Amino acid sequence: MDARDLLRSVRMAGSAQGWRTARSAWRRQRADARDLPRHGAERARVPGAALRAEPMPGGGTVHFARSVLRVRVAAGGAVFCGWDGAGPLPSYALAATPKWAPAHDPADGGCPPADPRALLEPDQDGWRVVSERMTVRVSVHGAVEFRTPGGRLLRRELPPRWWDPVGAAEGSRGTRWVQRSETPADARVYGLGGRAVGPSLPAGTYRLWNTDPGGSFEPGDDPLYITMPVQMVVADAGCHLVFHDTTWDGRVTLRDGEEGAGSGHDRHGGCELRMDGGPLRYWVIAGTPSRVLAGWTALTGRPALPPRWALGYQHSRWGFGSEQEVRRVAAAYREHKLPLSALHLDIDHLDGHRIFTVDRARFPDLPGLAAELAEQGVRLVSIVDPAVKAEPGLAAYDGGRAVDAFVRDARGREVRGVVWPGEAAFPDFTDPAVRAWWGGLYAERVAQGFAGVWHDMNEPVSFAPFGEPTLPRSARHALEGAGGDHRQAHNVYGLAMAAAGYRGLLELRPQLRPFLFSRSGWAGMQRYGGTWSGDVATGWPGLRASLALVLGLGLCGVPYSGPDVGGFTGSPSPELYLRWFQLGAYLPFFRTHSAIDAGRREPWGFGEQVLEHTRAALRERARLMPYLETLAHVAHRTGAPYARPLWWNSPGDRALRDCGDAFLLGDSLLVAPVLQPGVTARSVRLPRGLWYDTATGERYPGRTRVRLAAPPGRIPVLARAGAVLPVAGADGAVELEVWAPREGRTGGGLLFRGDPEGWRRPRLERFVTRWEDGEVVVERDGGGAPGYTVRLRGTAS
Ligand code: NBV
Repeated sequence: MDARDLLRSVRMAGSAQGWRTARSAWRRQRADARDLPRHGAERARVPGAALRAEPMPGGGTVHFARSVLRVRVAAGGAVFCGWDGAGPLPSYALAATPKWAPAHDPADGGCPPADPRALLEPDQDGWRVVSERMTVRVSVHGAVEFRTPGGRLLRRELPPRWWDPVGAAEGSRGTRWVQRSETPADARVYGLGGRAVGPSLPAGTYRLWNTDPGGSFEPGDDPLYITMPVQMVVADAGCHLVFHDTTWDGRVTLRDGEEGAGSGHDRHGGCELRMDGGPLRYWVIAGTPSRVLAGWTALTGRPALPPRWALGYQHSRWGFGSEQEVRRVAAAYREHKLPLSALHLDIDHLDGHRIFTVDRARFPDLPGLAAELAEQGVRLVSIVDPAVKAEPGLAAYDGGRAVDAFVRDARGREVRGVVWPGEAAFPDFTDPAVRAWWGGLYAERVAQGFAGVWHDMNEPVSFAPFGEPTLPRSARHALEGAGGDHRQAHNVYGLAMAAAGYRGLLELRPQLRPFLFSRSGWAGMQRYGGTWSGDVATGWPGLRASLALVLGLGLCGVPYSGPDVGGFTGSPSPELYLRWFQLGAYLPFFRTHSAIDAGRREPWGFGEQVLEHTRAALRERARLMPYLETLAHVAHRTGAPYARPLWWNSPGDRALRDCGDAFLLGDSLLVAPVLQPGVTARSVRLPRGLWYDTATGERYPGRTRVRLAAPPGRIPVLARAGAVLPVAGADGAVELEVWAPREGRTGGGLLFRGDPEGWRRPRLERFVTRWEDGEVVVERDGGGAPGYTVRLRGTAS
């Protein structure tokens, strides 16, 4: 028991819930001691010398003395490598269904066809596969190199090492392994899911085990709710994404390139991946950042398109005590002239915290409330936790028992944990039949008038005064029929729950795009919806962490996310609240939220000045809605995140790679939030091009560091010269805000206008802008008047 455990147990002791959690934690430890395979003798293994190779469509197989490596280039250019006979399937990450199909099921796992042009051929010191995007070289000892078509090294995976349990078959699932790799010295690594530091991940060790940090988190707390073995690597030689497709617990250690420089023998950056088990297989996708994200989301599914209202400002609180309170809050937003798109109901509207129930004393008529709010343009969103109170007579529990939905231990007994409602059972979402049953339960939420769902506690959490606050590692899971235990299922629990919820909503309201966001998840979760920061600690470090999270997740293919604006805990100072709000207004998911024992987060609670400035931020958010909707469509079609690191269009600019305090919103805007107290001006290094301060119209050349005013009323936002930005005019109609291109240059922009909530195909319009006879001209791509009011900015004329 470490100090943190001790503290937790002291806090919980005394209450009935405290005893329950202690009992459940003991049970967990006992079950694991009894049912997990013992750590016996192991034998280390490396591939050994290569013996022979066989070409196959897309690549081929290399046989080593003690393993086999399969290399396969897929259509689209992603390269798959699998050791010990591992193929791409089955996989929870991969999406089989066509790219644009709305519904995916993790059981559908599919794999793109091989690129028949790529074939394994002998090369000096081994073999190579030449493909359009990459050349892959396999050495006679099992090192695998990935190079650009021009021959520059992107990544070198050294021969792996396994530890086979003595007696088990070689390459059995219980085999631990380590894979070291090298990247160019200038490389920076991003991603690994949602991390509280970055977006460029500093050297150190990152764990791959979805975890509720308990209470709240700050930079330095790791791991968090969403971990993914996904790394986006940016270097002078080019960008690539590497995805190790294994769901087990593991650790990624990143080493700086510069560190090895002194030792003389190694100037490379490096990574070491140590996994507790699972297949050793990975994908590498190379190209420009946008091509990499397109390739990654072609492989794992395009991000779900949120309904339009989900791009508006949303408010939440753990602790809305009654229907009257919800009504009062909505009314106050109206009175203060603050546009509000949705209100979220946390666990306190449930009957004794039981999911799929309502506390009728305090929320007697939720459908009525929902209808009333809908008239004001405000949707209701409901929290959904996975744990079901183990209480005979409770519909969700009885129904679950009837279909054998709950996770069992190795002896066949229902695994009990403790969460909000008390002792609880956990649906096994890795079973397709359980997912189907669970999806059906959302009918109750739909009937209560909820327009979307918010999945929480799905790491999954079971409270524990000591040890890990989750299910026993020995708990059994269906794993799509393959069978296995929680060591393998843990990291995909939230992903599979999201699949169930998404499909449930889709079947219940086929005409509407589901709105779902989930605290936990894994590679591929974007198919079902988005996520949020979770319980980010209120404080300036938490504010910075919330930006790192959004950017990192975007590079892992999950573009729709945002923080608890104002932070989850305590009470932000008016200044911190305001700066958080101003940042949130430019992030895809914009929601104020806080804990039950924390201060409130409504904009009018921080004084007149703050109220006025939040109103301005909300007005700007509303004005940018056509642009945000366009970005949502772009993300849905291509995987490009709305919020992108500054290097997105210039990955070769090293000076941008470590920037953690500014970002691009789409192609047109650069947002430089204030992340420190007492700041009224800040500097930012601009990417190439020419930029305008949108507030002052001042021009700034790219590739320079500039200082910008950041008075309390706004954070600096710059527009790229040549940007054609769709915005909402005063009457709500779409207008084009055009930022003059640099003299002699051209520019352009997109507008997607679509069905606000349904599936009708959106209309895409493209605009171009250029100088002609000393004037800026804006046209539709291909010619003709743009068809929208044009507001020209950035010229004197
Ligand atoms: O449901 C209560 C909270 C929720 O408000 C928060 O957003 C989640 O991240 N939930 C966690 C459970 C309690 C955490 C202490």
